[in-house]
Amino acid sequence: TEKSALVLDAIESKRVIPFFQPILDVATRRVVAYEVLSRIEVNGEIMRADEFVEIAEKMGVIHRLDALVIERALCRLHEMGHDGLVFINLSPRALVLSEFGRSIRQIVADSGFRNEQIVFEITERDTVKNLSMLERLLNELKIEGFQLAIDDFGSGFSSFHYLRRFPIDFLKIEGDFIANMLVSQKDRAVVTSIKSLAQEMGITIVAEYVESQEVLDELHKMGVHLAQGYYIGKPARQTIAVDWQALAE
Ligand code: G
Ligand code: G
Ligand code: MN
Ligand code: NA
Repeated sequence: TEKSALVLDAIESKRVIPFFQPILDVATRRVVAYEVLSRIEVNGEIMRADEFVEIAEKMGVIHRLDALVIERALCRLHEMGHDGLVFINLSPRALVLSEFGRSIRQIVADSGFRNEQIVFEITERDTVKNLSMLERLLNELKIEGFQLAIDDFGSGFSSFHYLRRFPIDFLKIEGDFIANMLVSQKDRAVVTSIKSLAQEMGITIVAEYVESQEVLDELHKMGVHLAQGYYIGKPARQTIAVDWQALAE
């Protein structure tokens, strides 16, 4: 289709721009991490990832987008003096390509960040045929010090399967549960149970779609570690300089 052709052209001509969304330590109210969200430029306008990532996956160019965005994002974050964690979305389909595994390792090695600072987010949205190959690669990355997160946890059917099979450090709770947890008893129960599951497994929770102070305060009471959402900061080209500690006082 026409849209696919535009997406393909933007990726091939490297009109790829990393955006950054801050992630807050709920207890200390400090920004300790950023999630990298890619954008492409199409007809002079910025296109959001949810409009092109699936197209890039289907057209077999997602590994190129992912490698390019990691390289540019780490370069920018290094320039801006960020020395915390960096959460990076990876398509499982890119990960199972052996040349992709080599290139991300090299990009990180050249970036000024340590492997331990990089958290790869794996979503179950894009299913891979070769799960054992994905498992092998994730285990290798883990041994090299990289960290792993399951993204949109709770939204898919294979969540628990991934949790058993892969060496997971972070769970990012599907944002809809968080956004509704003050009004829906069911959503709240899902959040509470994911929290206790994670606690038993020694996994850190990230709450997404935190859109109000009330939700942030509730997460604090529940003992959720990290939070992300429009209330804390929208994805932007620059890392934000809001002093959350000062705001909390
Ligand atoms: O920023 P936006 O809401 O459009 O992101 C939608 C989804 O696209 C995110 O949930 C994320 O999983 C995915 N995404 C964003 N950036 C990237 C990227 O660089 N690579 C891959 N594979 N997925 C991305
Ligand atoms: O699937 P993934 O978690 O990677 O998606 C991240 C995307 O979710 C971001 O690119 C952003 O567009 C969107 N997002 C981030 N915070 C919020 C929020 O507080 N509310 C809503 N509705 N969307 C958000
Ligand atoms: Mn994500
Ligand atoms: Na998510």
